[in-house]
Amino acid sequence: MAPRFMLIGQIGAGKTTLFNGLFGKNEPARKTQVMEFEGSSGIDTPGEYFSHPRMYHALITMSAEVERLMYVHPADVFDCRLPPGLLDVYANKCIDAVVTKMDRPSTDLPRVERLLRDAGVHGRIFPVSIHDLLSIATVRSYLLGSAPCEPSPCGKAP
Ligand SMILES: Nc1nc2c(ncn2[C@@H]2O[C@H](COP(=O)(O)OP(=O)(O)OP(=O)(O)O)[C@@H](O)[C@H]2O)c(=O)[nH]1
Ligand SMILES: [Mg+2]
Repeated sequence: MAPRFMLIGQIGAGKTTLFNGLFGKNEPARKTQVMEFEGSSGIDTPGEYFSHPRMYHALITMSAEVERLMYVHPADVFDCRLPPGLLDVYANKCIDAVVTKMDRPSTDLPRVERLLRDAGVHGRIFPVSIHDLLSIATVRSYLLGSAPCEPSPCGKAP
């Protein structure tokens, strides 16, 4: 069975922390070295796969298999390292995003949302903090809920 989602994003964005939270694991995130699979549900990726062009092929190959791509971006980082054009190769898949670290003092959600839209994120955007369990539960029910994984509302902001 194809994994339902894959997390992608820069080094330290909070992918593994989110991934652990989604699956109810209370362990602190360690540096991700390789793609990590959680059964047939999800894939966590190392930030290096996203940041280094020579690693894009691994993301692109794997993304063909998954139902959803979830771009993970910190709420207090105001440059987007989403490589221009990378999303184009995901063809008909829509990209949703999680904005992490909303508990930090210098977050600016509207600014980050504009950044993500400009970078080609057309699906839903979920603001989360690992300290806000409701925010994690919202992402969990979106990604892992019992409803079939319908395509995102591509091309229109929710
Ligand atoms: N304050 C705060 N810190 C967070 C949150 N989520 C993650 N972090 C911290 O951000 C740091 C990086 O988190 P990771 O989950 O390892 O990041 P990653 O995207 O998996 O990084 P790579 O595996 O290197 O690609 C850790 O110190 C986390 O504790 C959050 O919601 N709030
Ligand atoms: Mg990680």
